[in-house]
Amino acid sequence: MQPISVEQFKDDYIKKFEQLYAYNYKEGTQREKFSALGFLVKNYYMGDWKDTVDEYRDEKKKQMFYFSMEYLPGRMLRSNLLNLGLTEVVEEGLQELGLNLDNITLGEVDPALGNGGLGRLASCFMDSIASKGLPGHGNGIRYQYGLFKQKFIDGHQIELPENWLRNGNVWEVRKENKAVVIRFGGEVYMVPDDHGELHPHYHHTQNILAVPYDTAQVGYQNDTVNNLRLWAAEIPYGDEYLFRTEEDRDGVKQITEVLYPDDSSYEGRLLRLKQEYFLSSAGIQSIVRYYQTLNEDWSLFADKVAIHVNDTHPALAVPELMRLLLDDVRLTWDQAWEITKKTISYTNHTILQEAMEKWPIDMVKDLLPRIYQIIEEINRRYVEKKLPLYGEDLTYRTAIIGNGQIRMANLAIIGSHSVNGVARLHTTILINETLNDFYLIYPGKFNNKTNGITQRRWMQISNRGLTEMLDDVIGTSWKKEPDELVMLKAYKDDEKVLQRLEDVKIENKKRFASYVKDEMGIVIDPNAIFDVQIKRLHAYKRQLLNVLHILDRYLQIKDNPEIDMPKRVFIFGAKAAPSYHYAKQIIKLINAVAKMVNNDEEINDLIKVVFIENYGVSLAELIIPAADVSEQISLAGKEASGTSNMKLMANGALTMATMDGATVEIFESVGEGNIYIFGLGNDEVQEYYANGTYNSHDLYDNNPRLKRVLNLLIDGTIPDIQQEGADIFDSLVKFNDEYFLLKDFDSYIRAQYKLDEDFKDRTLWNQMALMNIAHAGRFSADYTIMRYAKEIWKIFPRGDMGRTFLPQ
Ligand code: 26V
Repeated sequence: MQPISVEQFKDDYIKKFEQLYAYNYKEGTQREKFSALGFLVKNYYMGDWKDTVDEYRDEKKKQMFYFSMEYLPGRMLRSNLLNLGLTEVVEEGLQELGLNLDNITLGEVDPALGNGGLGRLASCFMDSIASKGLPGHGNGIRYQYGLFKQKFIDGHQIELPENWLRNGNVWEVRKENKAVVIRFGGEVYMVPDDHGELHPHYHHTQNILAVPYDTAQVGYQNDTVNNLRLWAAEIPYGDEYLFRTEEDRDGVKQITEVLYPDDSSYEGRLLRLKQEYFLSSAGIQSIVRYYQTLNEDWSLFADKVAIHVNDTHPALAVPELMRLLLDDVRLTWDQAWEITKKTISYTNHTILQEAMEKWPIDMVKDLLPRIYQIIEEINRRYVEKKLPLYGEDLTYRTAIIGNGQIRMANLAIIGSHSVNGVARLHTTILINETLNDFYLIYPGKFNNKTNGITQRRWMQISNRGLTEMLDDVIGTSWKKEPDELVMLKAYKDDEKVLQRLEDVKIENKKRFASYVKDEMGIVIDPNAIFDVQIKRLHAYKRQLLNVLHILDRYLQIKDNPEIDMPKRVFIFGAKAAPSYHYAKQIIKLINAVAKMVNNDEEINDLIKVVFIENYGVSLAELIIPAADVSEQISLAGKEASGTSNMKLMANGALTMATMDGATVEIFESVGEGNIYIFGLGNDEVQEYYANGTYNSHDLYDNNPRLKRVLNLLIDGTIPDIQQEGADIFDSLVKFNDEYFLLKDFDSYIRAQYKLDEDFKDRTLWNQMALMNIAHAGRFSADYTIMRYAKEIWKIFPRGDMGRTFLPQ
């Protein structure tokens, strides 16, 4: 876009506000002031949006479509301003109008259209794709209600509906002309035409309209604006008479009404399957329709289109693309299958067996009869081809249909040309264990793409103090090339730089402390160690191990109130799936421990526990810059990657970690002197599984320090957790501690005390923080996305017809 002056902006803003509300902007509410600014910013990028999309079409560039059931974009105002290069002009202009950008920012809702890491990764990727000038777009669902709002009542998690669209959404554009029809249910018959070719005839189907709402994805100061397309379900125009009852109408609305709030286990609900097909079909139909307008030969489809499925949730993209190529385009099976495999790629995000999606055959058959026929045929051909090569066992284990179920991972792997994990260790585990059967058959499909984060949101926007410091010390090149953060290493012994780093951190801690005081009435000391664990609540992530450490400290202080230990604030942010009873019990426990510790005078503020309600992207932006310690303590081999680990290191927090997920790669980058590693490794965990010798009761009996801590759960010390304490105690002691917390307890405590000592040495600590920031560039999503572009999608940046790299 053309640069604009402060004067121009002020004029534009006043005009925009009055056009919208017909009164002076000074009378507006925070939300109205935001809306006016949002609409204005949107005006500024509309031209670039059209130009970008037109260019892709005119140059017939290959484009990638990212299919994801979840996105967690966070508030978009500041990110759009940053990427348009407008932050300073707008800040200054608003100030001259007597307004403040930070206040106005709070008028925007944070769309919670995802559960956790998978959804946030999709949004980091959208930002990086646009920022690298790559032709790539998102496809998702416009849920009416986002992830539930979390409240604590008596320490228990309560879920409230999140009606994020109540006051409209300035960024979206409803594209009625791009709506498509999705068919559910009914029967399908294959009827021969005059030439004997079979055509599907549908009867009694329920037809639903999918209407897209597009949101611009603005690239970082490069005039590129891509598209995030979210689909909403509606009754087709003119079909109202077919949906006579309230129930009929509700059935339609329901499809895009709520996000499933569960990332811990597969939920076998019909509605979820409907959502998955709704997204897959709407997205694929719109891509195929677009391709038709290009007048290209169908054999070139995979040279013009890449489709990526983010976990198996949109894996019905495989049979849906087959359906359109067979039934509408009328290609042969072999032609359609070659195109489908060449077009689609798939990322796996979890090792947990319980999160592997499987659908009962009858459910798919009834809801999607034509899709079921196609899956059956894919499966039949697969078995026919592989049986003579691999024998019965391997073939049937990898088949798509088995045990009365459709296995979505199998469908995604067989129907795509690329399968990737999200960190090196994760990919290794997929290859050697979880998906080893497939690796034997398709070794060439497997590859690793370690996750990344966008430093624009997680440094430039959320940590402006650090950004200014970096600009002053190493210059601004890191903003376009995050690897250049390594230049900071040269200042490791520069006392001024180290002091400034500490000052920035303290400022951020004060800002967070004032939020905690205002919202929770808890006073925390900015000089204490801020120890942060922010992520979904799940047993494998072991928030409970963190609690055991807190309880151990509590006992140490009680035994010796004069103990010399630096103050620590334990900060948690976590939502539990509403149906995940054990995770909710842990939430209650943390809140009870917080109450006990924070109100015990003898503890003398040496430790405090703060559990932030309703954790999400916006709160992450407040917490992460204030963190000293990043807790990444999952049982080795369970966390696919983790991404909060990357955000926290980039903000100068030190990592306390097991060798799991991408933390292994963080360890390699920063070196062992700049990270705290403890606990079992994946190989040791596997060995325990293999020989079955783990015995948590023995650990409890033979470790008096641990025993004392565990007994706190059941001896009435912690108020109001009778049931929770007993159940959690039993899970650890009686039911053999599924995630080996007791085994890792000692080494965790040791590492924590080492950390205490290091924290007291301010120079040492600041040096370690500096080294973490210096090595964070490697984990930029910009690099991750370029690897996807080059190695999987074969797409090229704008203005680059192959100069940057050539496809293999
Ligand atoms: C599963 C299900 C099951 C059905 C109901 C809805 C639902 C929603 C999500 C999921 C899978 C979630 C998987 C996930 O979030 N994995 C996380 O992905 C991050 C990005 O790759 C990664 O950093 C985390 O380690 C991994 O846990």
